[in-house]
Amino acid sequence: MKTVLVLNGPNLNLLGTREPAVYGSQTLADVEALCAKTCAAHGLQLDFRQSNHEGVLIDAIQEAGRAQAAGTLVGVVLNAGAYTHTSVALHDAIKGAGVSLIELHISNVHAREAFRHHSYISPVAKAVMAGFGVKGYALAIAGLADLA
Ligand code: CA2
Repeated sequence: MKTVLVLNGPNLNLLGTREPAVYGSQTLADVEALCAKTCAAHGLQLDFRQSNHEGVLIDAIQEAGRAQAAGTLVGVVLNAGAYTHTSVALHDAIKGAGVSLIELHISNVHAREAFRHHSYISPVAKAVMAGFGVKGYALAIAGLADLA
């Protein structure tokens, strides 16, 4: 059974505790349960992680690249949080790892502040998902499953 890595960046551990108008009221544990259910429905195994640290996210992407090359991983769903808009290091890591990656945002970043309109992830992502709320995680996993 192949794995999908769902990787969450800074502050996403706070999901469901603040800003419900933007991010909804579901917690990160709820998102993990949704991802687990979606993976099971597609015969995939889930690896679900969150980190507030850029280097930890980079290590996870490098690890995912090795796993995909070994044939054990289908790809990555990445919500890089605010690092989306700042991190050349994440861009380089994704490009270097050669991993199939879906960029995900809970909110429609293009309908928000101008500083959220630019992404360092989009040019190295296979697809971009934004604005579907946390349901976007399930849609992104279904998209990756199609590649499996
Ligand atoms: O819409 C998304 O998923 C974002 O990636 C979320 C990031 C934001 O910086 C991006 O521009 C768009 C923020 C994640 C922080 O989430 C919080 C949730 C609840 C309370 C505080 C922060």
